[in-house]
Amino acid sequence: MWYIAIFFLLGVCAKDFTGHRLISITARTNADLEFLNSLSDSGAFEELDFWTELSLHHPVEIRVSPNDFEKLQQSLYDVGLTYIILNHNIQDTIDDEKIAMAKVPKNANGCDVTGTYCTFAEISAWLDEKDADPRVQVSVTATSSFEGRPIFIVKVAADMNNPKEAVWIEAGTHAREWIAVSSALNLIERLSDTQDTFANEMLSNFDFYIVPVHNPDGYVYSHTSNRLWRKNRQTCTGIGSGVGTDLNRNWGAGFGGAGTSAFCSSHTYRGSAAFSAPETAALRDAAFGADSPYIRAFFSVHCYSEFMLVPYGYTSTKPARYTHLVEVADAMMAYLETVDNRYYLVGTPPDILYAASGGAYDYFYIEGVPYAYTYELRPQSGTSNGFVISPSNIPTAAEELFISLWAFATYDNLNYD
Ligand code: 0X9
Ligand code: ZN
Repeated sequence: MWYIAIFFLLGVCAKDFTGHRLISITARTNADLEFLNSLSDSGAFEELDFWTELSLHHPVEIRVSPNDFEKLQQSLYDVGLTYIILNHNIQDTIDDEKIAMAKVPKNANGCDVTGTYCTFAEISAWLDEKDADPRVQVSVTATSSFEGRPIFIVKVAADMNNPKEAVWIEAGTHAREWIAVSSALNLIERLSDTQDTFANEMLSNFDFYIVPVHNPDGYVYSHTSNRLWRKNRQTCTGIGSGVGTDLNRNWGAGFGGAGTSAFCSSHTYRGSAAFSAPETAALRDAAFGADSPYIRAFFSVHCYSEFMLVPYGYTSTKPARYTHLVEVADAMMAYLETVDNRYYLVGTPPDILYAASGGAYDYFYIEGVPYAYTYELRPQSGTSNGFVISPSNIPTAAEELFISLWAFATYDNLNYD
């Protein structure tokens, strides 16, 4: 009975999204786009939560509180923009997700990472057991999260004594993107299976360094207090009040530029300086430390929208190896598509979305990592409930991530430096 009590207690304490709508707007012109961009920091609204990045010709999804809804309707009407309501009550969807999670039985090892979204404590316990596997070595970054939690680095390698080039994978930078965290955990599970021929091929070429929960404080908060929390939980020293830095705006790659905010209340608050967030600095130091192995590739795993983003995100200038980067991403997506017939658009954010500065993958690329990408996993925008996606999607999302990474790791020509 105690777990039912906790379930209800958390439900009572957590932020309530009753009456919050998810609306979808499609910008057809640059003027539409600029108008939507201006809404975020306009101060006219209590809180507009952009669930997807701004994008020309693709639906942009925004969570709107009941208080803001009428005002937003009027603003859109004034500029002639139309919208669709995808969800009239996001709290219902959150409740459904909770029920779906509660139905997944615990297995012998505690939380079943293949079937549900596990809590941070459950993930820590799971990793503790994984560490006993000869292919797996779990360590933590030298410094912890803002609230003092460990940031796990899970090395999966065929031979710990014979280091290979590294592929780094980071997930969970954005707290609410639970399917990204789950996909990274399933990647660890799959790669560590010595009977898996795909995994064996991948590990014969690279060592994998997987950071499944880059933002542990935010992840915990998204489980206990606010399902839709995105940032870390750091005290904010910017304009106005609010908590948290958007870790994917805090890297030293065009820091402070387009697509970032100086306002503490913003979901894209960039922090006071590049690497002002302990989680960002910790991952940089781990990946680029004096005795860290050469990094061939970096993948940042997010959701949602079904995109594979190529550098740069912060500028519309194309990187030198742009054509090759797209060619490799196309090959990866061809395999991803075989899993569930999902077509991921490949391109740079300024081309297919909107520029955003201070992102992790731009930093890795600028630092000389030849291959750097950002996944935006399922669902696609315009159709469903975005971040609040049933745990029944975990196996498919995980397979899509895994098989596309296999396509990368076994790609014929990855020798561009
Ligand atoms: O905004 C982000 O940080 C990522 N999208 S998300 O919806 N998961 O938050 C995209 C990062 C890459 N995009 C850009 N640099 N524009
Ligand atoms: Zn994200």
